[in-house]
Amino acid sequence: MKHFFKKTIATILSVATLATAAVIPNASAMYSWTLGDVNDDNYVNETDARLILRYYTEVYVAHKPNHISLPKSRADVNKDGAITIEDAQLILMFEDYAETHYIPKTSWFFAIYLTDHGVLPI
Ligand SMILES: [Ca+2]
Ligand SMILES: [Ca+2]
Repeated sequence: MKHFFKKTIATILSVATLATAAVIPNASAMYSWTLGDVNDDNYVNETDARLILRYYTEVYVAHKPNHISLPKSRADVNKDGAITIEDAQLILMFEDYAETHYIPKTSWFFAIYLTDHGVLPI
């Protein structure tokens, strides 16, 4: 029963979020369907944040010439031109938000989250 109630609330919140997102027409279009999904598994979560942190460490801390490569259009989530700790932090903050608000951890919802929190322009 508790699971059913939780799932029903999650569905209602998802629909409400979708309705809200419809008012922000450019959010997902501007930032693509893959923003934050660094490993291309259709979810924005701690795995993506970990890859960004690994990239940052290898490039900026260890100065490894053969560092891992990441798709910049996905990994530079705040669109400041660099892949940094802040991008990973935004992903982790979104994941926490998604879990507490029962919304899917997808790039589309991540783009909405970033615009709603003033990280990206509408
Ligand atoms: Ca991912
Ligand atoms: Ca960035």
